Amino acid sequence: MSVPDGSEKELWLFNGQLTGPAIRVTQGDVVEVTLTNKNIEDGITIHWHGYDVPNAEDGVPDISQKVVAVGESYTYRFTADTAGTFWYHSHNQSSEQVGHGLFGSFIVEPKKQVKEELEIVGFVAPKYVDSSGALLPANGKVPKNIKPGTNVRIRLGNAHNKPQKLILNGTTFQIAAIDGNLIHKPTDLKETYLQIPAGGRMDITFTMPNHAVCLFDAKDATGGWVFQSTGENTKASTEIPDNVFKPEKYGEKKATTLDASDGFDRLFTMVFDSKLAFFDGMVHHLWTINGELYPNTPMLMVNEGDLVKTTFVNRSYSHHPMHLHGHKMLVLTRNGAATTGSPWWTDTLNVKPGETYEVAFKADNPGIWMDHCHNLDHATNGMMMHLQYNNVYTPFSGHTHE
Ligand SMILES: [Cu+2]
Repeated sequence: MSVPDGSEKELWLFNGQLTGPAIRVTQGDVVEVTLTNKNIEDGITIHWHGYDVPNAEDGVPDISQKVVAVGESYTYRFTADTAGTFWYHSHNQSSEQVGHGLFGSFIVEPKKQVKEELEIVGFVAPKYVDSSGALLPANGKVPKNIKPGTNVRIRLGNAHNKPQKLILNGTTFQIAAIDGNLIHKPTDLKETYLQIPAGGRMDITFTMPNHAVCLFDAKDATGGWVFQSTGENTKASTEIPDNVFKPEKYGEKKATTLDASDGFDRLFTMVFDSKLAFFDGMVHHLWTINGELYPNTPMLMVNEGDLVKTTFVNRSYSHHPMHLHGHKMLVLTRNGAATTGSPWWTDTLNVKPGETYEVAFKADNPGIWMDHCHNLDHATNGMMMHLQYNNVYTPFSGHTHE
């Protein structure tokens, strides 16, 4: 199949599509998806990234199910009670399988649409599909022309292993949501680039002006997507602005459902380092959590109802986009400073080299959940761990794949 850079590559796909079939439902719907494995030799699963499904639907091999082998089928079923921008991807040998194209968009529309919008959904391509920052449309098409005055929403995800620098030029814009979570009172941004973590999503909204607007990845010399307003071909600047979007200072403060006034029930610290070591018969850079590789990484044990605070400390020289399954994390501090903007809820938090974050979450979804780096190469080499509720066991025990 041909990929954005024009070359032919072997891709691994859901229903033969890149990206996989767009799954779009309305809040309150029951989602039922049957996965059939035709020819993915090592087996496959579906993980609903960012969606707090019941543990049995989480799609993690040997924790919540067995892998779906060639010729087998498995049905996922859950209620879509939260609106937002999510995605789904295989969670077996993720680095290979997501990297070759086994992913797609999962959009839950709110019950009441607040205003009419033209919606565009896209992903930064995963590593084996295209490593040059190409944007893949997730619902078939990207409009070339948009009428001035149109409200536009771009739901953008990052299927790559590294954080992506994305630029929207030609208009002021807002970030309406991060990882599917609404920003409270977002304000206008311009000449600001976005850094979307591997696995993360942002909803960008703007009103179409009467000239061209373009969205592109800083690595993509072709300039990504260009939207024309009046039928004439005009150019939007492909300059890369200096300012980075800072979620910790964006939007307005608001009370959250997470009340820490009585303190936390559990405190965990996760320190990331790197070391050179043998893994799979070769010397690799290995990324450790508290000095260990999976399965010796710490297990976060909680009781249902616990309020948990986790501190991430990155002493290594790589980015680590930390992804917690089944729960949303509220960012409390970044590098020691409290967040001052809208509550910043995330499921995939990019921790840069040298950075420290404190996040909090409520243990309100019993199960055994992965907590891992979404640079899937790092996860493959052991940068993963589990959040486990006391008295919860898995019937699928065995070696856990990422
Ligand atoms: Cu990592």
